Amino acid sequence: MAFDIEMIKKVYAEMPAKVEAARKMLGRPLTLSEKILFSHLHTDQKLEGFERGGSYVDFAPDRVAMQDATAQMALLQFMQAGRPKVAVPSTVHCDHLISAKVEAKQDLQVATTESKEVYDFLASVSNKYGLGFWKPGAGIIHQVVLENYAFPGGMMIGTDSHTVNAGGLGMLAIGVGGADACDVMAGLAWELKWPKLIGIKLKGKLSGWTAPKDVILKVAGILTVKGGTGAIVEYFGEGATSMSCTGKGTICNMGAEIGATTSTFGYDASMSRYLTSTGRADVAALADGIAAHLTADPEVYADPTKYFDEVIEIDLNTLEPHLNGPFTPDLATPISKMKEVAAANGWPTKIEVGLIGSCTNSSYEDISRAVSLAKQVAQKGLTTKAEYMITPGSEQVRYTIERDGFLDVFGQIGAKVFANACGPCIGMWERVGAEKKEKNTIVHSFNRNFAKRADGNPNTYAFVGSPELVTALAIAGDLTFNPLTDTLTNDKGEQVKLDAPTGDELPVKGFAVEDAGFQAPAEDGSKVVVAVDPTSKRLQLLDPFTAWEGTDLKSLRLLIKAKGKCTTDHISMAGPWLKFRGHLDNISNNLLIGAVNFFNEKTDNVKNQITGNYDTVPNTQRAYKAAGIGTIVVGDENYGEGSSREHAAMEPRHLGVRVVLTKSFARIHETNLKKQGMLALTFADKADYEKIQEDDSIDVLGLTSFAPATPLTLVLTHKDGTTDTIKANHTYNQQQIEWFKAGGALNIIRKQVAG
Ligand code: MIC
Ligand code: SF4
Repeated sequence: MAFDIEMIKKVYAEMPAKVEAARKMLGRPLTLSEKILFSHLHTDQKLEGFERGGSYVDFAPDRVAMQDATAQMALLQFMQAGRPKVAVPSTVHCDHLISAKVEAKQDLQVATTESKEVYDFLASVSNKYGLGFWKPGAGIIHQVVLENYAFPGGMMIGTDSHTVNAGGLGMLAIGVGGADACDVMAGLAWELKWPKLIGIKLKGKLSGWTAPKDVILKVAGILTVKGGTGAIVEYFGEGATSMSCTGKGTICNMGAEIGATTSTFGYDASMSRYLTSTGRADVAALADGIAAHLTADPEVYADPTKYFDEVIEIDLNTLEPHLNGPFTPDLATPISKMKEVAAANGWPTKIEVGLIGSCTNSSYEDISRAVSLAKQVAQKGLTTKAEYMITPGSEQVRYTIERDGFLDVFGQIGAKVFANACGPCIGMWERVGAEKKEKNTIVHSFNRNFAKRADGNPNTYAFVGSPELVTALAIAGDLTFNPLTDTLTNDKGEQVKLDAPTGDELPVKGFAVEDAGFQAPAEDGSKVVVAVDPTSKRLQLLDPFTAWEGTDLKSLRLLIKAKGKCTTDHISMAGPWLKFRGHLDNISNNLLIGAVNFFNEKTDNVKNQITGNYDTVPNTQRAYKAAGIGTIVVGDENYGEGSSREHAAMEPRHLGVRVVLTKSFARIHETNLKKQGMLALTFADKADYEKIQEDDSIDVLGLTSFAPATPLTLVLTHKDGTTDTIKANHTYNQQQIEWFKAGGALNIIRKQVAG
């Protein structure tokens, strides 16, 4: 039986009437996204025709999921809210803190020793407050959620940007910062700007070398890393219904890479098969009962341009396998063009390592298709040229693929199997030699490929592809190998071609697992004690941030003007820093160390205006803090792209940065800044970015009459005494302005729950 089945029954019992009310109010057919949004309005939220991209709306999500690296902060905040139990079903997943070094068992053992304090903390908080706890080794959050908790038509939030993966099972699953999760677990409404809607029609069917991953790699190429901002992407068409449920999950997962709020697919037979195969025939039966409400009204898909803000059509019959990269997930190159493109750009084409797995691509189908290629190595007398590594997404998948002999086949091509965890996807790859910073190329089936992300080496060129293509390229050892047309030389000197991959959508013998790694919480958690050692280096209880002083902000110093891409990996790096995710002061020592200083093009090297000397960003900011001087960070487009990690907002807040002023923000990061009581502003005229100088002192005016839709004024005083006055826009609504005034949303929740 599925977890939380009573909750699912209730959602389904109420959905038809809610959908009907919304349809009546709007007087038109509804998209699937609208059906789910309208059926999850918070009870205090009035039903009305919300403005897409305009109205802030209160929702009541059905569940919350958190992974260990973000759960620590989310739960530290939740503990301050003063509630005995979480208000909605919630889970914690231990997946981000496990290094990939030797192989699964040994690496897991090292992690459970090294991070014992953190795991014990998460386990005891879960036990006390009624959260389901998934132990280290159980799997990666999004795979475990898909296998156990996701359900068609549901709405969930998760403290990880790839929470959107659950769209593969027809949910609206949205990535948020820990403070948002804390609100929902405390029983409060969750606010989101009513999204715009992008419809993607998938014509034709996938075949041969082309995989679901290629759909999203193509979409990323079209929409770029910010093209989905503020929108839900809804996929439909013959190509959608003919694809596996886990394939849909892959597509939704990487929707995070185009900045989309989330992505989803209508309920269909592939979802029913997946639910049944993962032990949830009961959910499938319930979904069948209201199937018409779990997809768009037929008129919508018949004439999509009438209902979506933008419609894109992709023909799967002609879609080619793609590789996206390096350094950004939206630089899409069809494999047939890679020879020219790599040569033109001087990308190193010898592949050192191929990696498959991660939360994006570790389904049974993915692995079985990759295995069909690995088998051909022996059959055709080939040798695998690159190293090959696998990170299974869950213990259930790992156990099943071992039982079915797949791991043996991978073993024959020299594969290393790492723990069921994020590992190399998030810089937890202890790659031998990475410290030499040599220029080299890797291919992987993960979702992100920002500089330094996998192994910490800024000169690793990482390309993202389907597990099938990654496997073929690892065998060939060459980035320009096109398996559709090219041949390889075997041990007899013959030219051989790889046959196109084949596989099973779901295990014929069913899934199996001995210990899935789940711990249910105590019935009565009131006696459970959560201990945090005050001398701990890993965990630190939070002190409330101070409230706004009630005046304009005067004489802020410029901490850094970041140039170009500044993702959350640049603002708060992962990898070696993940261990400090529960300790705000310690992790603040990575503040913006990856951002490029506009004035000297260096990373982690900025001018301290007090001394005139250059120092690291954290040192400089701590010096301003000690001197009681507020600062401002200036950024470029799509600032804060990538992760949901609210550390990227809490660190500057903790160290005394007051304002982040950019050309544009990524959604989750902008909300995180607001939640923590920071000012997140954008240039009214993007060209004003050029006016910011290294020695500027900046005043922010208009705060005493801070109001929605009213720009603020910034006065830049340059070193030579001249000034520039510029306008800055913001998207704060009244409630968010209250967060700013209170010094952070948590200061308000604490009062609400206590009162
Ligand atoms: C990521 O893929 O970048 C992460 C690590 O999963 C993050 C979460 C984090 O930083 O803890 C994400 O995507 O939100
Ligand atoms: Fe983990 Fe990578 Fe997935 Fe993030 S994207 S949850 S780091 S596997």
